[in-house]
Amino acid sequence: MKPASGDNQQQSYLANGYLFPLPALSTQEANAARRVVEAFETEQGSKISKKHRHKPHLLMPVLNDIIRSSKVLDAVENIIGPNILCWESVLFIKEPGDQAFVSWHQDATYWGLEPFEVVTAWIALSPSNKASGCMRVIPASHIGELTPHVDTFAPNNMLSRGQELAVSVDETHAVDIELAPGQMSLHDVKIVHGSEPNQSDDRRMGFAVRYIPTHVQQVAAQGDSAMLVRGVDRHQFFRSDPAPTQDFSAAAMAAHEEAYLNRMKIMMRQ
Ligand SMILES: O=C(O)CCC(=O)C(=O)O
Repeated sequence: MKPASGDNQQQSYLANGYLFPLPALSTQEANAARRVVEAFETEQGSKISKKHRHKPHLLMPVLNDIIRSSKVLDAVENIIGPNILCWESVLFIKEPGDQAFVSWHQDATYWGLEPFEVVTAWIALSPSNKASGCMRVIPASHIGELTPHVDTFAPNNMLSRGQELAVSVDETHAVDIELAPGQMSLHDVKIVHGSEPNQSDDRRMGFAVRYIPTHVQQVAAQGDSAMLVRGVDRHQFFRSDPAPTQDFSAAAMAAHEEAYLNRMKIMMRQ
């Protein structure tokens, strides 16, 4: 698909609830970020844990640089305006041949953020295509009320509660968000999306970064945190997440632990 430009991008995003492919990083930058994650895995002798996949920009300076990079933020600013917080990031990694999948869902369901002005930049750190289980979206499904969800806690579901839409999805109109390393998509917090298992012979690594304008609030709990990445924050609704200076330093691990536990309380609330 050909990328739209300027105002067209905004219009296309508002009408469809997603936009892709957009340039975010060079291939070298994407590979460099992947190498940092994989060097950590080699050092610890196991895959990066579920905990460290959440908010990894608090642990690795290379990811902290990506969430602030101008190409990403220019595209995000075009959608949500100039005062921008990074509320969350997640490494969505599917190993070749494993059964991990993401059920059809809408992000807004459990995040506690209001108003629903949240945009995710999903940045490919490895090829993300039909074979590797790229993200899929249902165009324009962000318009209207949220659809009820059920929690399945299915073991291969990559979502924290295995949440999925309580109604069946007509997949005939689903769009495959195919991206090369360094490209990104943007998606709205209410769009219906999901993804299938990875049947390729490489890992599928996506770095999903959730951005909000500074006037968005956490209404489900006290003490949520985020990081100002552009503009000014006159509202101060969120505690400030500290940027890491070294990969997995003790200080970064401690700050990450606190932010992670706090966030899980919100995500797993009844
Ligand atoms: O990485 C995937 O396949 C799904 C990502 C996702 O659900 C999200 O970024 O909200």
